[in-house]
Amino acid sequence: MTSQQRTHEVLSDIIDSVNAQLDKHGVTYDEYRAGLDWLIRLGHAGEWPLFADVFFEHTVEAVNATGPGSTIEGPYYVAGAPWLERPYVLPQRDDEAGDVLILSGTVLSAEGSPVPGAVLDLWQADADCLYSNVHDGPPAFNLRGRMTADGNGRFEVRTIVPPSYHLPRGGPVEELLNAAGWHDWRPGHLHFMVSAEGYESLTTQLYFEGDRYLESDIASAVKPELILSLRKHDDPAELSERGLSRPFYSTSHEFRLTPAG
Ligand code: MBD
Ligand code: FE
Repeated sequence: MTSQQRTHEVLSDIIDSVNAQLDKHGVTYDEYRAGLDWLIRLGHAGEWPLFADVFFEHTVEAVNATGPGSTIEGPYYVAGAPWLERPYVLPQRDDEAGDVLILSGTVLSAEGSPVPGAVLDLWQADADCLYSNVHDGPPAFNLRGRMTADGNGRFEVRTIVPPSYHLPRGGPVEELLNAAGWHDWRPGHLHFMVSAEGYESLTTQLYFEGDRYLESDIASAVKPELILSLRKHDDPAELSERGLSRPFYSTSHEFRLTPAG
């Protein structure tokens, strides 16, 4: 199939689907014009990536997933995050809000053998739901970093537990959600891009048990294998061993990479 045929087929179906819904719901001229006006404002506000990733990326991701354990990238990945040095601590402010999280894990191949030297690119929002290098507030590359797994495919990184996350407020996407009576929440999450020579790179997110939005993620991006349980550590000896002055949480995860093909 040529790319023109492909474009013709996909675009015809999308246009037909939209027309069928306009017909089915008897959409008025006022509604049509309000919708167009909203689309124009969506573009002016730069929120097309947010809108598309919240409502449609999950389908593209499902169509293209090569195995379990992946989910959507979302709108806020930024290339070029700082390379971290061991022991890995995600860049953060001295008074970064949130509970301390120690995440450990392994990068494995599909057959379960470790992938030494795999690269993990990790990014997350701060406790105010702001992403550095995207939203005003956090310093450059706050809560973003790259690290490598060791010779056994293992890694450990210290960061903060991400609380439940709401989408950016005050723009056209929020306006749409309000107009429809929908909430603007996602469960708290850590974003990852995991890569290694000879493997497909894996884009995914990790979530935490007990978050109230696991079942109602506005971006439809939660999968059961990505929900981790947190263990609380408050033994004073363990805290001082870690140089921490408050309780922390720990969890671990195995990332599985599929061979490049
Ligand atoms: C996010 O932080 C996000 O991860 C997704 C998928 C959509 C909007 C904001
Ligand atoms: Fe996110």
